[in-house]
Amino acid sequence: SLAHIPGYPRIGAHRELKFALESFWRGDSNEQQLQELAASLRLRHWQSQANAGLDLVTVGDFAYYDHVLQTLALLGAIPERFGFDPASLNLQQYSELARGNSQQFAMEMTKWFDTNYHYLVPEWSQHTRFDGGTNWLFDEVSQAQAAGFQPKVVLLGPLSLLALGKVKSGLSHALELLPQLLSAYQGILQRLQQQGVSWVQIDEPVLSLDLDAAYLAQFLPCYQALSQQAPKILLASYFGDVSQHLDLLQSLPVAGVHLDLVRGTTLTTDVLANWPAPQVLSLGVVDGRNIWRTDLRSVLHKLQPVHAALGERCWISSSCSLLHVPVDLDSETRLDIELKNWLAFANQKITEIQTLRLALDQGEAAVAEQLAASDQAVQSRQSSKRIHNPLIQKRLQAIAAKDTQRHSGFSERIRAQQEKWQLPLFPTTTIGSFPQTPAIRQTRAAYKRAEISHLDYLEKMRAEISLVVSKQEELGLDVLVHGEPERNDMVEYFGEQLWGYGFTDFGWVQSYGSRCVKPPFIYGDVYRPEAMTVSWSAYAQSLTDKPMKGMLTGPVTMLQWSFVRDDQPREVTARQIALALRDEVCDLEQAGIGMIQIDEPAFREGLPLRQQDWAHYLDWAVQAFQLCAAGVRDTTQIHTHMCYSEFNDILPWIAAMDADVITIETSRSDMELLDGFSSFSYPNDIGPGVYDIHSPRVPKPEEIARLLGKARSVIPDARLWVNPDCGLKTRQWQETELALANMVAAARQLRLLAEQAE
Ligand code: THG
Ligand code: ZN
Repeated sequence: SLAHIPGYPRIGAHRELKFALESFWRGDSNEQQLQELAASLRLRHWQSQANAGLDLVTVGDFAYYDHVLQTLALLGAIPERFGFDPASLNLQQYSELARGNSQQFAMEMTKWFDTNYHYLVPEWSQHTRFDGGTNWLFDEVSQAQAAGFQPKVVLLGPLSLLALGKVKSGLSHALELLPQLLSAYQGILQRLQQQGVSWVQIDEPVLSLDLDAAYLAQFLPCYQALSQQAPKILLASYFGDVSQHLDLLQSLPVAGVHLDLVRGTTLTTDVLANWPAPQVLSLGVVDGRNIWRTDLRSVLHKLQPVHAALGERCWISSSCSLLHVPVDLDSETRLDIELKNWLAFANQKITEIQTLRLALDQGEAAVAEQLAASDQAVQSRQSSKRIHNPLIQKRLQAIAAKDTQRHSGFSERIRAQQEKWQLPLFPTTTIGSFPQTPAIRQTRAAYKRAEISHLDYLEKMRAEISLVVSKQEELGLDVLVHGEPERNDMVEYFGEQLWGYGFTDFGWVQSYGSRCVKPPFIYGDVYRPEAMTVSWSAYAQSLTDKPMKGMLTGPVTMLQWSFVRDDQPREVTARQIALALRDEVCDLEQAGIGMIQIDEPAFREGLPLRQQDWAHYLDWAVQAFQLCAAGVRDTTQIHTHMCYSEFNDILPWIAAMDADVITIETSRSDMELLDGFSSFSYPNDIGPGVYDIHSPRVPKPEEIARLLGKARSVIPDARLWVNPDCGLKTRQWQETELALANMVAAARQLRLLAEQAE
């Protein structure tokens, strides 16, 4: 058999690409320096694959910002509104597509399937052309060949590309572009063939979505067209179960098919072993979405009959691109040795793939040592005392229906809350974070390195909180926040304080462009040993008579943005996190914090890819939230916040969470969210974001007033809050203060208008 991977992480083991990009954007380095760094990273990544023993190295998985934008650059299909010549696109212009410039807003960014990676959304119109763009891909192939590697080129497939874009104008369906697009792909494939490329992996991840029939009908003609005069095509699907498309896949005139066998759970040995010749079958058995070491022995036993039946047609691979896992576990010198032994990052996963291949080709004896080490790790993880905590098991079992229900319904609660707080009409608030200045980051870093004492640290952070509180009072905001100077990433921050969570030093995963996250991993039953946020919130509340919101990250987001256990269902882990957060909510209430926000920005992205699985997810996700929130008195106001997604299709479930107030991102889409409110009237209080915090631009009071006017047409005045779209941590103070002043002014104006109307 043959060993390969669908893709390798591009950011660099030490985030070299991030730093090179940001230096280029600052003007501290030029295009050539960025290209050289990129070339050296690619070389290193191919070297890792070849050194491990993989037969083909993957070329085309590199991207300066994003692989969808990279595909558009290759095709020449960049949004016309920027006015760039696609054939001579340079890295400055490429960056402007991704980040915007003084004339044009950036291309829209959205989540890549159900991952925490964001891609740039293609803009389709009647003017879209695929007449060719950069030569970067062809240069990368030459680079790999010159260095002596045997490249397998990866391309995002034409049907996925079309489906992932948005039709902007002049087309009734993105598929109207398919004929043009196909000839462009044909041209690219021919060129690759001329370069001597023997295999091209074409990714069609949309096969794991509920794909509209018009797309499905195009697969056969499309791949018939592409497989002529082309290198051998490996059609790759990943992220889901594609068993419903087996007939289609097997009928395509492609040389091979790649399947995700980690998530494609109904693809049985029987189906695989009977895969019709002459197609190659690439078996994605090593999990590309998680960091657990593979149980090689058990995978091997599943592979053996397939290998026996298919022989050379049986390829071994990871389930999907390794983009979604960190690069190298060997960098983790401080990680607990027992935990480390349970993990595998990209480099370790490549070695696992090679081990499996050798075991199949040469017999288990050839890799006896590796298999024994894997057995030992499996054994250690199964029997470790650090995983199961009887206390938590007992508590989980005792959860009853009353634990997920507030004492009274919303109408009664809101009356009690209003009586207590006496908030004005259209209350103003913010989402939680305030600008994370370099000074704040430096203080946190110095404290982490033990360069300043605990008391010094407390004093500095309290000074920041006090500053944020006084600024909010000056601005005239109604519900205050403490600003979160003590927090790095929200998930990292809470994970660090919970048992059952593990951390890395260098476990970076690209989130978008140069931005990365360092997801913690959940290995054991989650338990909160002591209060996590109470002293910060209580201090902040002591500084003001206005209500101070306590700030927590919700259970679904804590789960979604972490690497999760694969030895129990996600919903069980979510319930454990929820119990820990419930204790925190109750402790905050005890400490006199009367408003508590439980953020769920990842609630929507946690939705399964297929609609048939939605109900089950929404059921446990809503319950997990309620479990956090329902332990408080009626007068305690529970807030939540959501962003990064479109929510229209899950409004009833958001309502079922029964938060007293939700603040929700809407301004980037010009309050498109509110369209959903005409068919579903949201029952509780809601603050649709009135300005976009992703841009330094300060919104004028009239713009805010216009959006509020839109909101008032579907939300009753008594239910409407006024707030930005999201947290302010990435903004500068100057623009933040101006924007919030305008927001408060708009709210006050509206109060006057509403009073006059009475
Ligand atoms: N946390 C986690 N996942 C997320 C977000 C988050 N996914 C969606 C969204 N928010 C992604 N947005 C960002 C925004 C900024 C950064 C990362 C993801 C960022 N990262 C720093 C960087 O790359 O330099 C590193 C982190 C840090 O220094 O604290 O700026 O909020 N889990
Ligand atoms: Zn947000």
